[in-house]
Amino acid sequence: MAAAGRTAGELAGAAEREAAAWLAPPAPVRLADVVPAPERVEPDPGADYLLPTDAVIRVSADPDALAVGEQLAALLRPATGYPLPVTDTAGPTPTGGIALHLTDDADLGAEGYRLDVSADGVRIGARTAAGLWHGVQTLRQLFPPSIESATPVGARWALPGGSILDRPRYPHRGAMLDVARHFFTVADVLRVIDHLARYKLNRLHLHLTDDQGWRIAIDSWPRLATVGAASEVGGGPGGYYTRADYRRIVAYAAARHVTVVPEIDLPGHTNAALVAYPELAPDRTAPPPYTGTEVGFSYVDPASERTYDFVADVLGELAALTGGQWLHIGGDEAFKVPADVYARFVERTQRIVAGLGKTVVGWHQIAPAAHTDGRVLQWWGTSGDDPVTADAVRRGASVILSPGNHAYLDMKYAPDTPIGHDWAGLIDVRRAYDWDPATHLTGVPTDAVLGVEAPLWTESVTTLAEIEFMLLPRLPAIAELGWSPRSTHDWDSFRRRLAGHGPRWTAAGIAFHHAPEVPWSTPPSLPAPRPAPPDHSATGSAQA
Ligand code: TNX
Repeated sequence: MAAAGRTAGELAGAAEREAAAWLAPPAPVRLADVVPAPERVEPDPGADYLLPTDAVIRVSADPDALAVGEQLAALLRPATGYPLPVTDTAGPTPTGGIALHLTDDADLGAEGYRLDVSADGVRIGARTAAGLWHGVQTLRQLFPPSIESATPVGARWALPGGSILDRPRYPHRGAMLDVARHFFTVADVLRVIDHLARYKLNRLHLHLTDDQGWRIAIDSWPRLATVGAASEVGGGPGGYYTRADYRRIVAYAAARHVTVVPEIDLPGHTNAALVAYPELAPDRTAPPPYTGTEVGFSYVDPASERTYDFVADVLGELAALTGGQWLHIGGDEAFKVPADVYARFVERTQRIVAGLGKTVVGWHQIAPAAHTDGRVLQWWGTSGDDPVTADAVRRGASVILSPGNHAYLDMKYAPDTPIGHDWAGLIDVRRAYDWDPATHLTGVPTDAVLGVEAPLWTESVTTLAEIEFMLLPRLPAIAELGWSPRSTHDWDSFRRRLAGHGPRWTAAGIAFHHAPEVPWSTPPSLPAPRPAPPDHSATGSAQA
């Protein structure tokens, strides 16, 4: 039956592969080693697959699915050196290669996939290109770690046999990058998107504006970029994204099934905007550019109509540039704005966002403001109990969980971590992993939780290598909380699976923290970041 429709050549190839599998050692990676842990894994040790030199990637005839096929080929070609042609086909079947197949299996949801590895080939089925993409990330992890090499490696490209059925626990699985305290280039941001995608994260929150710099060109308020961007923490040159730069980030993310959530922090954290446009300042006077790390001193004038013109213009341009559904309006630490004035400001800003057809997200400080359809609060507190947030949820808000004491990737791992803060405590890998988004906040029911997000504030983070050092290995911990069913949650399993990623990151040239609680198989190969200069220490990064 299995032979039906196959040519003699295909049958001979299958027989040859089967014989090779009998003689060969088992695949080095186990099917259950994937991070984040899949929902269901059924290993079949007799069905390991060896990728042949002439493997073909067959994909359903759909442009988005074909794009995933091309991306898979691009991931596998450098290390294997195989040509891996991509072809479209009406009904992809694994005949000695890899098949990506769009199915109508409702069980798989919007992002789920099914992956089958047999001696005959690999098949990934999903309802959407996003599901195929996540399946491809799993497949990538099933190859030996040297698959991450940028140049050909003479390895046996063996995959462990069996089946995986996988779907995300939450729809929002994100990371935030603060490009305001220190500016990072487009290339840096694209590389961060790659890291997110590896671990099936689907949102990149960009903290685009703060006291120390404004990072996005706005045509109707040009001085935001030409003046407001020319500073950063520590006195560096700063920088900003042109509209074309920003579009490139959004498109690169979209091609990896990641949605950009841009943040304009309002009404506080606005010193850079006030330097550019003193008319927005309560005293109409330009403050000096700010290069320190204190918070809570600046705000745009909530009593001035000009402020609402500014908010509407900026959010309007950003909405037009951003494909995604969300606009983040910040809302944190506006300490100098009285509570009632602050609430009216947030309500008016929420209406502006709704008028643009977008869904508003804000830090949980916006909770006291009136509800508006779909609004999302991002929790960054360090207790598990906040009646004001719980009340906003009762009035209809949903919550993204970024608890400062578990998910803040700018916290130090340990007292001797050379960069980072400690105001929310030290966050080692276990602390990043060991909490449950569903029960974390009292009075916030499971169905109000949209997901998790790991913020990286960059007061003390100045280079891509430092970003990677703070992200890895904690980002996969947060990713597993967002993706994997709670039933898979197990620290010992996680740290063992995570250890297998060290050689992958090393092969890919990625700097990571050699966390002592993870049983890495290889010693650190990349130097830890240099200590932060003293002027980075004001919000808690004092050197131990
Ligand atoms: C608090 S978290 C802030 C940021 C700082 C961060 C440093 C939040 C919404 N506000 O302005 O960068 O602490 O950890």
